[in-house]
Amino acid sequence: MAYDQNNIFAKILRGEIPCKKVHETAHSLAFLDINPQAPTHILVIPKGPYVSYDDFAAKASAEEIVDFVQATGQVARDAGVAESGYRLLFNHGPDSHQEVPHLHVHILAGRPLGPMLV
Ligand code: DGP
Repeated sequence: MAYDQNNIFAKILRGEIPCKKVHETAHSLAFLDINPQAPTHILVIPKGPYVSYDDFAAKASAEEIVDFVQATGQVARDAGVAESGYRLLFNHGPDSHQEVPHLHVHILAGRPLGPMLV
């Protein structure tokens, strides 16, 4: 799947639409989800044009991947949920109901989340 430069997160990265930014690094950006499913619901995205988890895993540089993983951990610590716990969720592709075709991880926390639902 080709990267769509007009997806909503590409527009956020270009500053064309606003977001509530919580963290930014050389290769990653974290902001609040517009439709939170938990008291803490933050999205972390790479700045590079990666459609999905598979695209990122296959094509991103080690520097980008390390940056993304470290940024995600930092965001959770900064949000104060590292001790109480959080869920990281990637939706990849149509069966997962991935809506935005730019890789993002959901950080969900702030209440007991219960078992994973599939
Ligand atoms: P997914 O289904 O994994 O592709 O999740 C996409 C998430 O993106 C969903 O939880 C809602 C969020 N989202 C969609 N549009 C916007 C937006 O314009 N701004 C922000 N902050 N979040 C958005």
